[in-house]
Amino acid sequence: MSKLALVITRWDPQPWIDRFTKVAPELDVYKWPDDNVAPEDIDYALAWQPPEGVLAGFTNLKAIFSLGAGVDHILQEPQLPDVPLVRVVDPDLTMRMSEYVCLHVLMHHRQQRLLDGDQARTDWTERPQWSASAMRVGIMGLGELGRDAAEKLVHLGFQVNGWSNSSKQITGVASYAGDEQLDDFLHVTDILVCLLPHTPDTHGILNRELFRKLSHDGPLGEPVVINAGRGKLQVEADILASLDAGELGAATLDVFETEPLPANSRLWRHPKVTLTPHNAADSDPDALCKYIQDQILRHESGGELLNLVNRQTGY
Ligand code: NDP
Ligand code: OXD
Repeated sequence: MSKLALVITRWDPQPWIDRFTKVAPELDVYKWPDDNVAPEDIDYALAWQPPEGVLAGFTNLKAIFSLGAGVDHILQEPQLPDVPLVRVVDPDLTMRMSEYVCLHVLMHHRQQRLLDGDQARTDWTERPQWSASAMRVGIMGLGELGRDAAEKLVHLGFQVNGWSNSSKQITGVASYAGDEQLDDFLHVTDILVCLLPHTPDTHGILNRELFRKLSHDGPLGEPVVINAGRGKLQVEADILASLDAGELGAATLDVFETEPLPANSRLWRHPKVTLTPHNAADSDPDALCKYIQDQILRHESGGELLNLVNRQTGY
């Protein structure tokens, strides 16, 4: 029987244990650390923000599964075992992220925060209303999550552009690729959605210089940024400076340079900022245990592991 170690910090591991017990009785799952099993007997590690050094202790590991789509929390491990690293690609997670992106794009497009202010003051301010087709949404990262969000925004009627490393063909989406096309992409972006992974190449990419290159003549006047990728993609001091200088009209942030966001961050109380607690797309054990079980059973019978991370690119 394959032995799995759940190495989880900042989430409750119990729902994962409960779910595996129910759907995968053929797998032996341990909540790490567990005195009933030796580290060298562990076959597969299932990790979310593993403490430093734990993965290195599993000397006979066959693979590591990230319990999320992102893998930066694992690749930062200095002594990462040289085994395949698998990430989550699953319709449930993808749908959750697309819900989040559509929710926040629509919130800015329909100026809901201003309406909330009117309601608090018990008085309506007359404001123009634009069609979605007047709004240009630019998505940074057209991978599993970015592509699906782009398609759903096209369906809602928005003009959608996307930026990624390599060029894409997605119906209704203009594709920009590579550093050489980044400025062209930014110039035609009214609402910027970031769904990039955090890698050495993308670290701090959401900075003041980039915000200044966004379109400043869209329906909202000043551009809006939505980041649900990773906190270390953004320079929070620059977001605040750009909001205060009127270079950004608003921001929605799900992820932060330090998580949880420190209580003294000015982002908490900024009137133009909407915050969520890194819950744009939660990893739900009910949805994801089956994905991991299928992968392990296939691998144990000689098949391939899917959705492997490229250690060179970092995603
Ligand atoms: P993918 O690996 O499928 O897609 C990544 C995309 O980013 C690809 O289109 C890739 O380009 C592009 N990209 C990577 N590096 C660069 C670069 N230097 N320049 C331009 N484009 C680049 O990832 P997912 O879509 O599955 O997930 C994206 C990220 O979302 C995750 O890494 C994670 O950080 C975050 N996430 C956040 C969650 C939350 O709750 N807030 C939940 C789940 C994920 P190309 O296609 O050409 O390779
Ligand atoms: C993920 C996340 O990477 O939840 O899936 O952030």
